[in-house]
Amino acid sequence: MKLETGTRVWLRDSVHGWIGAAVTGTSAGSKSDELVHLRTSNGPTQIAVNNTDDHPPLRSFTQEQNFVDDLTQLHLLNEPNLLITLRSRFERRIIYTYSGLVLVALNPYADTSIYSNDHILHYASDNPPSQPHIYSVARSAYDGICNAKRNQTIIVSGESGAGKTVSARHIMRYFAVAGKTKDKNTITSTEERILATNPVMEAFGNAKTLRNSNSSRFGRYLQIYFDDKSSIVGAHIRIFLLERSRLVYQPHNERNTHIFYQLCAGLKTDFSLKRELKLGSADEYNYLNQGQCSRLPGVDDAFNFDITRRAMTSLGIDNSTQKQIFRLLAALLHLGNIEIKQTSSTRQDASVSITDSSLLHAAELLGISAIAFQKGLMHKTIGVGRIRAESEKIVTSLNKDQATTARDSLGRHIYTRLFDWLVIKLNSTLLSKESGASDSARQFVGVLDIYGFEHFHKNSFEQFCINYANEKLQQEFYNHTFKLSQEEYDREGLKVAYINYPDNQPCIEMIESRVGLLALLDEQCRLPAGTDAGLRTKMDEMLRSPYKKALFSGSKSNSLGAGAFTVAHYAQDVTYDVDGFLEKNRDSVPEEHKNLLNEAQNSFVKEVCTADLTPTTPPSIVSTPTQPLKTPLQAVHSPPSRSSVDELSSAFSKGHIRSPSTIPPSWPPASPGSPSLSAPTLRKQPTLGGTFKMSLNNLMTTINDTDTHYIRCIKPANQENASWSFDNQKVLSQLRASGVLETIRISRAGYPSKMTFDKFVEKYDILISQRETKLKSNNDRKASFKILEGTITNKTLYAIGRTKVFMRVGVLAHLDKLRSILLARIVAIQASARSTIS
Ligand code: AD9
Ligand code: MG
Repeated sequence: MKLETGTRVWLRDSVHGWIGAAVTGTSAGSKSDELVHLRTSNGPTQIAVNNTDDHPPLRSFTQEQNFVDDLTQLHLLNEPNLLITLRSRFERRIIYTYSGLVLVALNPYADTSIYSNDHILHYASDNPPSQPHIYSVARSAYDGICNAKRNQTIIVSGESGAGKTVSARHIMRYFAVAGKTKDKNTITSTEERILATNPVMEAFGNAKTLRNSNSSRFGRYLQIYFDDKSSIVGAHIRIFLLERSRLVYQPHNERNTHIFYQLCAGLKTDFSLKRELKLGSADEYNYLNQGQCSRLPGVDDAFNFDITRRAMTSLGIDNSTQKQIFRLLAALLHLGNIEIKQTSSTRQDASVSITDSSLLHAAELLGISAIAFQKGLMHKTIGVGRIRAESEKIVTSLNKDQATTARDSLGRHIYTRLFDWLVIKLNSTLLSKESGASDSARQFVGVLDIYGFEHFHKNSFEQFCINYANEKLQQEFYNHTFKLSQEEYDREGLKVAYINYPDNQPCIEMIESRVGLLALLDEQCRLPAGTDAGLRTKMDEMLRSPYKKALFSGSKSNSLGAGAFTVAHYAQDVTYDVDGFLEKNRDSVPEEHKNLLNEAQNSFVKEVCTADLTPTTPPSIVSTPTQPLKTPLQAVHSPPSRSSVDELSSAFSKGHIRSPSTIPPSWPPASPGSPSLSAPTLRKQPTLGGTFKMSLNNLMTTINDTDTHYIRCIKPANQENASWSFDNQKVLSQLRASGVLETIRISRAGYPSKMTFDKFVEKYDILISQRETKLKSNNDRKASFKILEGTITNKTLYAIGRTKVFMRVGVLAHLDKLRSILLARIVAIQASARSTIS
């Protein structure tokens, strides 16, 4: 880079990311540094520059108008130019920009007029606009269904509040409007039902958090199914790990899931139901008022309740079932208000009054005995020895804290089961077997909207799971964009310099391998005397040495109770507070509470709390392998099926299996050098972490058999809800963390466009002469070569592989331009010939 006096450059800046500067001179610095003197809008400054610096503080400046639709087309490809391009577009109210394979979406936090039905129809037309848009991604996924007959996945990612859920909604609307049977003008009921899942799922699974007033507290993979005419026939929702703790605890300025506030506000006008549920206002409930924001400015909970109810109705949940759901929700609110006291100043035992109105309301709404409920809240039954015969059970009293914990775990259990039940119910309507929809499904487009990477002041088990999920998705992205293209170059015999790409496999292994974090956690959960502190010690023993400090480090700071540990994630280092990991991973409910629910007189409660809620499986549709299938992500180990674990557990509890030693080793199985599993362990229940790992690996298997499209949502504003605001540093950190900058680097270094010889010749044979067309019929490879040789003078811009033509950025656009000029000429000649004849 030339640093002559007067040269304009970008200078790294701690506030703005990069600022413009002009070189005013240079002088020798210390060692091999050169001291560059600069003038900026803040005044004169100087900076030491070293040629060996991987992240130089000065970058070349360009005067080019940075309004390209695709960042990979920039002539001068450096971080400040990318940033300024996005910023210039954003200031012109353009929120979408391609970055090679990825669509970058900047959240404007403002209404825009780019999502009308007309926009959808335009993007779905035979002559779609070329400007980047979320609809162009949806369109290309739909084309993949129609033409290649392959399943598709659109992966929407980004940090909390970046716009993933809104993007997913736009994609769903695109399919509802454009994917409908061509001869119908209105959205059909199938499509309406798919759209109606949004308000229902968001009411039960979204909440106001500090970062987003409608934050998704669960992950969702929605599969939209198409028949052989490429019309929508149904859908299926797969959900991932609902944040359970929110039901009983919300930090300051955060809320529980919307449905509770909707219910309290919505019943104001339905007096009889309100009386039946014995509900007051949201402020009165411990489970709703901890964040001290039960009412939100600009949010009409009563109005939203109406929307949720209508959506439920259109999804086949009739009024009487809705009422049962509301009774269960009200029971949870009363449950949270049950007053648990300490018996006396000298006795620690918990005490619950039998006249406590909350206890009585909760018991009545659940259909259980208030006396049994009261007892169950204050006591715990423990089995002695390994065989749980009645005579070997001991009843102990709980103290106030233990009883409160047990009460809350019951609440979490009921709400999670209600959520799971709801998803099963929706799925049965979305793709019903009776209507034949599930038989006619041929392909699907999956839309993945999963919680974004989280890094708070205090991070717990929930953040750990969320960030683990994001690691898996990032790996899928790396595999798709870097590894696979590198492997393809090798297969095709191309000599492309190996491009270093960031690989997060070591971090994933540290979490999910046989001796990884999740295995250690499971092991600790199964030890009768397992503790969070014990887990922390075990982590030090097992994770420090193999993974060194690069990925794992720990601190036993007293301020963090049982201790903390730090994981170097792909996006950034996150320190987790280990307190509560075991309890959350166990996710267990006291036996006496389960028994109470099993015996509930209320049939709906019984159904929700005891039915088999194993997620239904969607039709298994495998993509037409027109392209080589992607290398499946290496599953470190394949887990036993959930049902086999359940069968064993059930057999054990029925006494068919006499000793835990007959149950196979826990998942994952111990390997030489793995954590010792020889200590007496408790019955191996599926844990939350283990189940989550399984569901993520299943999701990755599904995604790997689909063609993938990426939308990277970016939250450009520094403040919550600030419209059209763009903070350079904020955008840069998200671009870096999401791997967008690396994708651009690799697209430029490699060949982003490729085509098989036959397809290439079929499309561009018009560009070569008759003589060569003859050649074409004999050998597509040679004909492809001739076409490129005759049209592109710079030979480094393309490469001929074994089965495909590979082209650098811009080549395809150039060929298309030549082709359309030629076609226009042919049309003109034919027209003039026709007019001559006539
Ligand atoms: V979280 O990880 O679930 O907490 P998301 O899903 O990434 O988060 P969400 O889609 O909920 O964020 O968007 C947050 C808010 O940004 C929305 O409520 C809108 O007010 C705003 N938003 C997002 N995308 C757009 C858009 N394309 N146009 C206008 C938008 N506003
Ligand atoms: Mg969301």
